[in-house]
Amino acid sequence: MKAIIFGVTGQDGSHLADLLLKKNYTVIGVSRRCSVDNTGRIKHLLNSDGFNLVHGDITDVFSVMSILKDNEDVDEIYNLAAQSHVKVSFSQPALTWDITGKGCLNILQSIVDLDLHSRFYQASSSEMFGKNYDELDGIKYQDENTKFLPQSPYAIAKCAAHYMTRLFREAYGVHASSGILFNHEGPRRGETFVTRKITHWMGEYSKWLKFNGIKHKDISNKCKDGDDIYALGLAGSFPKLRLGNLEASRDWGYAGDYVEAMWLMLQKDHPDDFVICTGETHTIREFLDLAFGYVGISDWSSYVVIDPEFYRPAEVDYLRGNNRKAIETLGWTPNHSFEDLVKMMVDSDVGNENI
Ligand code: NDP
Ligand code: GDR
Repeated sequence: MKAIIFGVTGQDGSHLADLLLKKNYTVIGVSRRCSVDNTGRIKHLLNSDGFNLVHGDITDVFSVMSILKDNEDVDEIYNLAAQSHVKVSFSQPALTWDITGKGCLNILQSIVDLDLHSRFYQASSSEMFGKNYDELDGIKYQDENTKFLPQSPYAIAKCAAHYMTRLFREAYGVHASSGILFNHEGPRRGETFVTRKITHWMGEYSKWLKFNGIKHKDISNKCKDGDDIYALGLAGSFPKLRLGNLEASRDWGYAGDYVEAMWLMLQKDHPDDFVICTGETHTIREFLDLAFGYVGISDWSSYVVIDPEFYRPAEVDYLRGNNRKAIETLGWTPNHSFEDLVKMMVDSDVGNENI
């Protein structure tokens, strides 16, 4: 079997490449040209049998067409490429549209024009639900029937790509499925997304303490109200963790589990749309409680500064998926709990000892 992954250098692309290579696929990973190395997450694959990296950009239809033409025997095409940061999409809406929205059309149209018989996966997002939810027995949730009410240029671009995927399935018979994935994280998560931003900060703080030969408990009671953490008389200062809205609620799962669901969707005879999630929701505050608690800090409030810079012009307050269809149709369930996820990320950034 042969697969093409657009967005192979991202969090999900790297996990998906690992999974497909384990299944003995030949994997063509598409990465865009960058002035610096962007292959950090796939370094371990670069010399692997069966893995080939090619350059391409999904905003350039000629580039997409040429990659597909060179690989007309491809069985599965995964579109994971996106400008995927919601806050950034407010300051770069047109770029987000070109990559996250139109990029998907470029792939779908190329599949049709080249008359390929490959199966296609589109990375849709719970952000498409935005402010909307359904309610049953007092529980608010989103599933495949919940109406979209997008709250950002990113979410609107994802809706366009989602509808385009459905149209190509119905109009041209393309085997095209969309996974409506809720937030998924892990040690490979980009450092500007809130979960990794938190655990990465903890890792840097821990390194700073070690480098200066001091213990957190020796400075915790000297922490001032200002912007930096002070180790008075010991080692200068360390910047506090600056965050935005801590009250938003997200359904957070582990990325390694979610790429399995992508693959399962393309193994079905009939293409369809599936919500992929854990069914639980937690606030950023709860993430902070668990992450700091895990390294022995019960009150994180002295280390976090609320900075309006990280608020968004429009927020998505509550996401909690219902994964019944994925369980029943794909036989997929998440293998990691919220607690497992936080522990895994803290272990990776900090190590499994108190700081
Ligand atoms: P990342 O931001 O980690 O990865 C995005 C990938 O897209 C990177 O490989 C990036 O390349 C690539 N890319 C960006 N622009 C282009 C372009 N013009 N041409 C080709 N490639 C490009 O995202 P994730 O791995 O977290 O997410 C994967 C997909 O799933 C995305 O589409 C995202 O929107 C979607 N999604 C993610 C969720 C999550 O919680 N992680 C939830 C729901 C949906 P480079 O490395 O050079 O930047
Ligand atoms: P999200 O993830 O917007 O849900 O999109 P992100 O981690 O960026 O934000 C989650 C929530 O945390 C709040 N928040 C902060 N967010 C960031 N990035 N930085 C901060 O300092 C901060 N402080 C508070 C946000 O306001 C938000 O409510 C992710 C991306 O992976 C999308 O590509 C994907 O489609 C969705 O998940 C599902």
